[in-house]
Amino acid sequence: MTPNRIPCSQRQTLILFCLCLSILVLFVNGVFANQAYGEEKIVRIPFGAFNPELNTPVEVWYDPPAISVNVGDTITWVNNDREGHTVTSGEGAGRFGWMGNQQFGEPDGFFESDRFLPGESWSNTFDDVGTFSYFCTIHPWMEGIIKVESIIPDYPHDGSGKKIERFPILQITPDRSVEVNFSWDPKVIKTNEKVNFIYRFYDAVNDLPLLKLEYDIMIIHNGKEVFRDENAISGAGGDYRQWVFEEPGQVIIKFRNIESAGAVGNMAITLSEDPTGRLADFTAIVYENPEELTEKQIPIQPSKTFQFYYEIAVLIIVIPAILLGLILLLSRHKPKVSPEIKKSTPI
Ligand SMILES: [Cu+2]
Repeated sequence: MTPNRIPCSQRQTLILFCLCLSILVLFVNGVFANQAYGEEKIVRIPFGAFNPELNTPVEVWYDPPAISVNVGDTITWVNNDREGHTVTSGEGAGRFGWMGNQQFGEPDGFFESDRFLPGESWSNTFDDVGTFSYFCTIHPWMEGIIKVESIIPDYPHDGSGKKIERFPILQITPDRSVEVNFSWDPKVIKTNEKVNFIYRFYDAVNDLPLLKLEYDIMIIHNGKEVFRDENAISGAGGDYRQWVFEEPGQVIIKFRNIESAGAVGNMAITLSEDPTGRLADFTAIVYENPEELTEKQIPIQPSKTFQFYYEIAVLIIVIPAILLGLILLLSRHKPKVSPEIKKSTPI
């Protein structure tokens, strides 16, 4: 009877602990979501942005200071300050550039809002991929940055953007002797994410896998050769190569000088003497990995928002959760103690 009581109270404590933990996770996630730049389309100019002093109450001049959007997206800047501001592409002077040398920054002509007053807003649509820094020409310490990206498709396509309807892609070498089957995984290639290039070679006449292969393989990224394996040897009709691209851009995978001792079940097959005609090229595109964007943010104004939120989270959730857990644990133990107290208490 009694042995059941203890695990029961422990279970309740555990449930409570898990509940508190999930609240904490949700809260921290909420903080991250607020800090995520990929989906935000509104930039606010907070009250106090006009003030370049170190003791300014604003955490950022433009909120968020760094924003990431897709090509075709529109950003609207809302002026919540008490003075007029501009959103001007180019390099600002920075707080110290302004305070020390009275510099005003340099516009680069990509976009210019002109002055818009408190309560007003200004919008701009971004049609070109790129990273744009901007500032306020009236208050040149106010700086922000915009990253405009192409939309990542969810299907495989070649280097020209043409959708690949079926994997693997089949290609017959110009001498019509070898069929190269080529695919990659994952289907959409992103930066700093491992991709497997998978390929198999078949006798184009009999459609049989080629054996004892020898070939050259090259990976060309943005016009530069990043990988080369000459006289690569594969035994079982094909092979795969893993690669991680650090930059977005176009990729060409080249096969050259494909040679084979024969095909499965047809050892007598002979390829022509000259292997130069046995080549195949495949193209793909590497996309900037959106999951890395937050790491690449450039803090414009010393923003301690996240640390601040985190500390608050610790204060208002973790500590009470621990206290509550302790209280519950103690209250669960009380009934066990009370019979003894009853015994010893004189009437
Ligand atoms: Cu301003």
